[in-house]
Amino acid sequence: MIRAGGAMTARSRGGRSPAFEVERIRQDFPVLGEKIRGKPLVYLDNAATSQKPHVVIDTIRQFLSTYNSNVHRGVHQLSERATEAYEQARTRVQGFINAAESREIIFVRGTTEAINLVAQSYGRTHIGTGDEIVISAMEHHSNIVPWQILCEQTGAVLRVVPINDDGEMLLDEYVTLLTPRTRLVAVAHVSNALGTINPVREVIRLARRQGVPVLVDGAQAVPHLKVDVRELDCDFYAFSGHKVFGPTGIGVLYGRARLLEAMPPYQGGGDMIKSVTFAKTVYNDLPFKFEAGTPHIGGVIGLGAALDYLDGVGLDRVTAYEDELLVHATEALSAIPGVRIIGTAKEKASVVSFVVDGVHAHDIGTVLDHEGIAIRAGHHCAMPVMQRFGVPATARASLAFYNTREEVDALVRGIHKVIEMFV
Ligand code: 7TS
Repeated sequence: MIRAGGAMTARSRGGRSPAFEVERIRQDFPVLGEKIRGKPLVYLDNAATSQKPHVVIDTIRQFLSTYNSNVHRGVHQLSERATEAYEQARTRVQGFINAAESREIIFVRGTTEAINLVAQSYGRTHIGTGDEIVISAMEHHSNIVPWQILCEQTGAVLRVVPINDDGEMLLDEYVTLLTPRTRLVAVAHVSNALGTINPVREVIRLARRQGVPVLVDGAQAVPHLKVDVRELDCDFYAFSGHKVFGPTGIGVLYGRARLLEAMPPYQGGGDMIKSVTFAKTVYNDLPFKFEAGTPHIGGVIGLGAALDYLDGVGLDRVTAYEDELLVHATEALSAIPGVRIIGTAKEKASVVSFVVDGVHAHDIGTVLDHEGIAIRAGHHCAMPVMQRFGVPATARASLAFYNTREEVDALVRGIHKVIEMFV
């Protein structure tokens, strides 16, 4: 994260930062050696999805080629091995986010499914006509639309905490939006469109005072910051495997056991039951109650390998290194005449969204692509953020710990080229 003024680096905060051997780390990611139109790939679209290290690819390959089988149902050895690896990965996730129990870890398709699960299972049973759900103005569509659907179904009302011109949540406004009708708060830990790190600890403390549960959308936090769900004291925490160097199609919903136990299943099918007759079905215990059907077994095992890998690199070092990179990118881009950064919060992680006077974001993306540089251009599935800042779209460079200063410099040269061509 970077702090006020943007110029304070990890080095200036805490003495010397340990050497971060980025060139060695890059060797772990085969795709980083690819060429795009003959130029080295500069991958700055990590908020959309991250790249995968060899160990994740190899772990999935090993599962598929040596012990592929279904989980929780076979008596044969392969199934036992697959089940063991699958459940070990659950324990791995539990440790990674410091959940109290492994049954609090539910495997889902991704952040989107995790939030929909809470909206439909928790929401349909605890939220009714006239009740209020509080979100922030910087949410990804996947933390807006599931609540709108729930509001349509139940007659509940969505309340939105406004943000200031730097893209920071207005906590005073938040406090006034917490009313006796508030039934749930759902906020992003880190904004994908602005990079803002929200004060989720404080958001949770204020909600908890009134007994209101909080869901944290951690899709953009888990790859960059150490997350401890017990320290945060959140009720639900959602993230996606593919943004944290694991496979697509797998994600995690953490939920407090007490809440998950009282929630009805989200989907019905195999594995989520203890017994079925036409007269009555008895649901399985946690976490299986929420994992209907054959899960994404290779995805879960691959996610476990990704978290092991990230632990090996060290999240503290990742955060410190990315801070320096973000400060460099922020300074270098803001020094270009005509470039305006959207999202200048004091606390930020890994995202630089910007506009260039007189150039559409898509043109920026296209020109950069010709230089081998991958960024995202558009509304980033956060259209209300674009409306708040009065822009149709932004160009967004999003960093990971395998990016380098040289890559940021290539981006800056690319933007100069864009300006020469269009302005
Ligand atoms: N929440 C946030 C904050 C996100 O950034 C995203 C995806 C999601 C939820 C949804 O995650 P999914 O894995 O279920 O799709 N964000 C982006 C992005 O910024 N560019 O592409 C996807």
